[in-house]
Amino acid sequence: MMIVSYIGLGSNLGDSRQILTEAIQKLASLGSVQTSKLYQSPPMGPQDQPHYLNAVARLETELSALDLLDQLQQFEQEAGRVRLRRWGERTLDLDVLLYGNQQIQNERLTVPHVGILERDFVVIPLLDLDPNLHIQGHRLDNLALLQHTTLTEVADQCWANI
Ligand code: PH2
Ligand code: MG
Ligand code: MG
Repeated sequence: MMIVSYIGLGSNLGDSRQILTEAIQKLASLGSVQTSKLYQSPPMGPQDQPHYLNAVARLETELSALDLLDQLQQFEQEAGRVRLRRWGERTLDLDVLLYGNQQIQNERLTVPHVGILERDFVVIPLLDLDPNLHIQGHRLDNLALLQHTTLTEVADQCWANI
């Protein structure tokens, strides 16, 4: 069955723009992909780390949630993923934000992603892809965090050339 999943992308080590572009091209091997705009975002967590590049991808896929997670973790490894500390700098982070309207809770995966409604670097790119999106009964475009966003737009929705 075809499911619409939303994947959060983040990087703040290495050539982040190139790393995210390659990640989108790999996601496109899993199904039909659309990208949000590309944003620069100040770090959440330890402040002594570089700014992030963040984006969200909308993926239509036949993969189960856990098969999708396996693929994302493989793509993270292929990008030479380095993760130095919790909330800290990383080469590539690919998070399953949403998987259809399913709620998933097991030792490997929590969906919707924890904190999805509190992070502007997730909510704003989600709105690029679907301005009408609802999560857990909240209209995303009504969230208070949208009034004091810290994001800077780096590129329009064509940034990954897919
Ligand atoms: N990811 C983190 C920790 N902090 N900050 C920003 N701005 N963007 C991220 O993607 C991010 C973060 C851990 O996944
Ligand atoms: Mg993350
Ligand atoms: Mg992650």
